[in-house]
Amino acid sequence: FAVSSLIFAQENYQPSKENLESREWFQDAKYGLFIHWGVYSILGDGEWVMNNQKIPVKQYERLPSFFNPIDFDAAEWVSMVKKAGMKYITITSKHHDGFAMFDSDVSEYDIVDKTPYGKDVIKMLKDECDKQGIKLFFYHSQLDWHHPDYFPRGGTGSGFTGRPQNGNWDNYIDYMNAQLTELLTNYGEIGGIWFDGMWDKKNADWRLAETYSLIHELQPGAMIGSNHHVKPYPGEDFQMFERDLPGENTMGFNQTNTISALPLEMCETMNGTWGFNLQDQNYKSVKRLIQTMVKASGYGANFLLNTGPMPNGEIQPENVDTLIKMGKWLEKYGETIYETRKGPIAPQDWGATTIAKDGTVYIHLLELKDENLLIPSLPEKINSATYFTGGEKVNYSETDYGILLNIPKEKQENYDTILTIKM
Ligand code: JFZ
Repeated sequence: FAVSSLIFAQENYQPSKENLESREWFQDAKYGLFIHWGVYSILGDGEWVMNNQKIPVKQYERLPSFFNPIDFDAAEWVSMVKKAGMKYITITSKHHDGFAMFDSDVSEYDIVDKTPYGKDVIKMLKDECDKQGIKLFFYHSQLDWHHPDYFPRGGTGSGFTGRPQNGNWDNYIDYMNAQLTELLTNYGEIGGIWFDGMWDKKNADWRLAETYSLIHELQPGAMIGSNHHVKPYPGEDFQMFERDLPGENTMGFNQTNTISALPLEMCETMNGTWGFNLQDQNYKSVKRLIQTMVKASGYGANFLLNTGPMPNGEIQPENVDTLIKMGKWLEKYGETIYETRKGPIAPQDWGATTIAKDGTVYIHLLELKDENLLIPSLPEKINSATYFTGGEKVNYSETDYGILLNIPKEKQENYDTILTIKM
């Protein structure tokens, strides 16, 4: 019943003019900051700590009284985002622990009512985003380990939370829709809603049709995406890939290799968890992250790179360092990423291609084993091929088998050797 009611009501979803404009903006933007920040950050053990350490609701409810991010400076966060070359932020308005990081009137379980800090950080961040020209999206968890009506039982967090055995599921969905209404009316224009957690109860009636039309009615330009790891449902405006390039499934999450015609986004962590982790120093290198971003661009997908700010409100210095380095790279090479679409040659082991609005093709050589490389032919004959850096002519020949490139060692760059192709 859940699925058929959804299809019935959403099948004919026609994105509004504003929504189509948002989709274009989104695809041009290419790069955003994902922020997982909540009362879980205090424990420094990732955002799943309530589930992983089996903390009952009653005990977890003490955490908000310790949340006092006195060093939080929204202006500093947003300036950093700009220096990093990012165009938008997606922040957790509520994660699986159910705690609202915004001022909610339908619950007391929120940052204003329950923490010594007492301020609406989402509002502070939104005001600063507006000032500095950054779009703000909300990650909102459908899964809720705190709400008593998150029922029927089963799924994650069931055995230990101390919640009642029975509940009114519709009551929970009403509550979620009421919070979404707050997020879409009290904070001005929002980039969109990034859902997550439906996978926890595959057979529940999520009343998606209702939730999605509510969002589109309140803000026609707001884009809906969901981390459900299956083909997009009607009513969604972009497709999400968690920690994998579109079509790949190295993490074992993605249950579809369908790449839809919707705008795409790939999200990735800097270390192993999304929320602040005190012990995990396993940071990905700048090289690896830049190359992932380039490959994502080669699929036409945005790159949403995560940081888990500390409980004091500061972004981990290691993360800032990486983000600023990536921003420096983008200052120089951003023309080959921003406002491009997927190029004529799909991403390969050696790299990816992007295409600018004027038809210029960029060949991104990420992995050069030696000086010669054969790549597939382009749809048209090459008019000119030059190095993006320096502008010298590239040595190449167009053969029946593809394009034979000769890239001398001294022309090869650290992360990405980029060729500018006019056809
Ligand atoms: C989800 C969240 O659980 C996680 O905390 C984080 O917010 C991330 C962006 O999204 O991650 C998932 C969701 C589903 C699965 C795995 C990770 N799954 O179904 O295996």
